[in-house]
Amino acid sequence: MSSPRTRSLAPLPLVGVLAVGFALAIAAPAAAHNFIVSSTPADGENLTELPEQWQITTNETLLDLGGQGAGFALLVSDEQGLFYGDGCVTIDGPGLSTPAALGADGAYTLTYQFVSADGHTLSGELPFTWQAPADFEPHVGLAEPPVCGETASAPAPEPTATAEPQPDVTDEPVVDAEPVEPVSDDASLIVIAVFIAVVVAIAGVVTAALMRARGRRKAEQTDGPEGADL
Ligand SMILES: [Cu+2]
Repeated sequence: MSSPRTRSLAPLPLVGVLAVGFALAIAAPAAAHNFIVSSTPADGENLTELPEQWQITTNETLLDLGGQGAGFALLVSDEQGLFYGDGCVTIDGPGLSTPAALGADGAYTLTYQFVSADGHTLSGELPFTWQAPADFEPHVGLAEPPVCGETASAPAPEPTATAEPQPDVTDEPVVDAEPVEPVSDDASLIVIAVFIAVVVAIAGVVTAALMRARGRRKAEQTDGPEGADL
């Protein structure tokens, strides 16, 4: 029984080695992707205190080509699809972060996107819930995802407040532009009037010249035949 057993066992380590090798060959490219080691908030966490930053830490240094944060994002949105924060993402080695902001109590989602060390862009979502402390002042949600440098972070009502007068500001130059047009119309009217006056004057001069010439020709004609008759 010992000889068949060894014979049957002999191929098993080989199969095992092949299987492990095959598994590693498949796993190797996948292992090149960065994976999340820790995050704030954690997946499904119930937050009762607003952290300073939303944060995602991966296992490896992220690929921030050109240091511009291209391909990186951390966005927090509520159940109504409103966004919170300033849209600015800081990439530091294996992690990325953004200043934290939230509105009223409820369910939220942290959507992340980062560029792996191997150049692949990965994204995902971390749902969490929010139970604000009593003294918390909720931020007002933004209808559009915040853009770093264009969206103010803390008091969200201000961007909408400044966004409303902006059409008025753009209206004002239009209102200013309109009086300019009548002025230019007046100017063109003057030009037309001057042009007409010049044309009338020229016509008058030409008519006078023609009449004088005709008169001279008449005088010559009357003089001519008379002279011939004589
Ligand atoms: Cu990859």
